[in-house]
Amino acid sequence: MHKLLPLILAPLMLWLAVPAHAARAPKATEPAPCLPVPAPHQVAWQDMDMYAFIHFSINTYTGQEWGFGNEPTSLFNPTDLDCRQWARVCRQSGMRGIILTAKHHCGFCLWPSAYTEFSVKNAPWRGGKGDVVRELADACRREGLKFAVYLSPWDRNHPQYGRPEYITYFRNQLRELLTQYGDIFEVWFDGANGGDGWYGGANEMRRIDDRTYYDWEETYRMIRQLQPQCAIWGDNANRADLRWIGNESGHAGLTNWSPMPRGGRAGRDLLNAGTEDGDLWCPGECDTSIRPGWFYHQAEDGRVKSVGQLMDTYYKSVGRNSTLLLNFPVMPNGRISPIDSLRGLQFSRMVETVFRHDLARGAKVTASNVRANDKRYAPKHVTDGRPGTYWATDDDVTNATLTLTFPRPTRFNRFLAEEYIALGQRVRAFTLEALVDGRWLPLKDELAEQGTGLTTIGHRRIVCFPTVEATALRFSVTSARACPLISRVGLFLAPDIE
Ligand code: FUL
Repeated sequence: MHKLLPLILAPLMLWLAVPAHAARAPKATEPAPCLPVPAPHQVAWQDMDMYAFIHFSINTYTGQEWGFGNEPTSLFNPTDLDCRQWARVCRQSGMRGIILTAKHHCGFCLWPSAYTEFSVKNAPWRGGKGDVVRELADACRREGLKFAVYLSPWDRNHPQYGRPEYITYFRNQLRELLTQYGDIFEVWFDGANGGDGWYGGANEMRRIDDRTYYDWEETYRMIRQLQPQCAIWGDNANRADLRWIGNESGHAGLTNWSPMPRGGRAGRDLLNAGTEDGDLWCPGECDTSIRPGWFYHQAEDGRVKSVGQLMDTYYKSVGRNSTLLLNFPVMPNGRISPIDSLRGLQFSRMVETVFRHDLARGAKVTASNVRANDKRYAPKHVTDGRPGTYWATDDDVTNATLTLTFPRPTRFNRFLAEEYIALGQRVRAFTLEALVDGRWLPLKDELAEQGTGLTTIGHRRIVCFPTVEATALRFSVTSARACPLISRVGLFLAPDIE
């Protein structure tokens, strides 16, 4: 027994010998939010990354992009409408949800609205008993997708468009969509507003002041009450949850802040880039179509985007702190074309191929600064695969370097980083260097113009560059609004042909 005594006493003596302040692991305070910060439903929305648009209406039968509002409802007669097929195609294309054009500018409703005769209830399809919104909402749920609606504020059919009565009509329709079809993840209101139209036979030009006419504040209140988790597309003046990115080609700015200024009409440059001084959280959404048009036109069958073009769009949207809203038009028979469906599948396979093996996972990660040396904020969190953990620096450190050292020379051509945006978007600029043959080589974004440095990160930033074979990578935040919080860093080797 006496032989065991020193073994038992040793830890006790050691404990007594170490002063109390050193015995305790350092404990850092949680970083303070860097305002503005997103609401939880905005984070959930941005985490969707990609979701689909479906454009389908009477335009599908007239070959138009914008119906005038006087088209006969008898034209709407898909022979083989299959919302399960749409949902499957979208899921297989990597989409996490679908936004359906429940009503486009022509005013025709894909659901049997109680407030108009210009809808599926007066079409031959399903003997006037059909409801595309219902069929798609159900199909989405069965395929594990979220569902959302596009309701055009501009209505070229409605006799009262341009007058106050129309706003009541518009809200009544919105209420139908938000109360009869389960959870709606987003409402999309188009920016195209006012102009010529049928307007119940008036057949004239109607101009509205879109800053005042719709009284969005009231409409937003109604949406928040009926569907608190729903993300509202719109303009920052009215505290929308997300903003149009300023073009329809699917490209966010190289610099893309989620904050936006309060009030006023944002121009396209501001929509594209956001601003670090903004006091509202209003991230960008990139909408674009897989074909030139939003609606189906057989003549465009040969112009479906290539996998390379879709990957480029992916890097310039999801890879630039935005979401990608990719449109799939429906053909007159009521199905998505096999050309688009195959292309969508090839695209999502390519995304999977590129991002399957994260080469950062095997690296040793060290940092120039760790918040109070607390392991809760250690650099290893950038590769732990958990979105809720992050590497953080001390409050006064906005210039910091993370070094990834590989066990063996490693080839890669894609860098990915994510900020912990729940506490705000912080990083203004960063650099990347690869250790190649003992020399640090700066890496440039090959999708950016010459000389453009690396700027914002936000929800996710992906940088593409020619393949390097390196033994280490240095990621340095060179400017930030507050101490950087980085939740993920990834490295990938994309195949030569994308
Ligand atoms: C545009 C509309 O005018 C197009 O028809 C389409 O719906 C697109 C998504 O938004 O502004």
